[in-house]
Amino acid sequence: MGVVNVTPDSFSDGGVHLGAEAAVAAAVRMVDEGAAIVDVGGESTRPGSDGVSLDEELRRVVPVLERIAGELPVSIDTVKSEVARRALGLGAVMVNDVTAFRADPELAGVAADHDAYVCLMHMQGEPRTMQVDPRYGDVVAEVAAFLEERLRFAVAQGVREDRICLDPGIGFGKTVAHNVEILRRLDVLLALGRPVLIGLSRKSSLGKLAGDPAATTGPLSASIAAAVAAYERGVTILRVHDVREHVEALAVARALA
Ligand code: HH2
Repeated sequence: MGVVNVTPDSFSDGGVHLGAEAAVAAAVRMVDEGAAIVDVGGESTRPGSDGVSLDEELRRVVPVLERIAGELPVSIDTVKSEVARRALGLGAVMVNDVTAFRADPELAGVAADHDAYVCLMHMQGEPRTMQVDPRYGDVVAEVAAFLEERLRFAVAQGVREDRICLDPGIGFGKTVAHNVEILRRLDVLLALGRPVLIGLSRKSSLGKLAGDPAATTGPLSASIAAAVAAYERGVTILRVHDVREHVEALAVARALA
């Protein structure tokens, strides 16, 4: 899954694809490079961010979706049912909701009506404050219980179970140690019986693990190492900014598996 952030403030690529032209070109390039899905988002969820209005989010993503949603396999990264409705109406095939249908429960029905694929992600707290002091008893058990509950909710709202993938939400209300624990015990999440999607690309935990305690992003080298480890542990979908490099690395990992 290639990331196309149509935002001025995303943590690693804010402003890069803010114009519709640049975002469209990035999406086309990512699919050429081997992405199976492009995830288009108009609202940053980086730690500390406040969210954007419906009008502003639509203003950012609709011109991009009008150009690519019927042509490329597009996921819409949103927590708002109205944005999802517009995106799916324009031909998007997937909804990626970092609140797992908690911010706007109507989103589940919109996804169901369009028979869309859905990603349900775990987050502790909200983006503005989630990295202040995240705490868990057993992070893996708590994330798994949450995802199982949200899976049941989505199915109860009419989303077909075979349309749903689950995401532990790396960096969303989690310390480096929490993120590492999740990756070490991915089998617990896989046992929920749905494909697991994971976003490790450029995340600050990887920069910290690679040796910079003050890192706010992670380098490509660390992103690829983490992606390969996650793939080998059973992750199905990797959400990444650098598609070509990940496709190459994963092709080699697969050949050696
Ligand atoms: N991470 C980000 C955004 N959306 N969605 C899923 N399912 N999983 C993730 O790990 C995930 C996500 C954050 O990365 P990015 O889109 O690059 O930044 P921002 O939220 O600042 O736009």
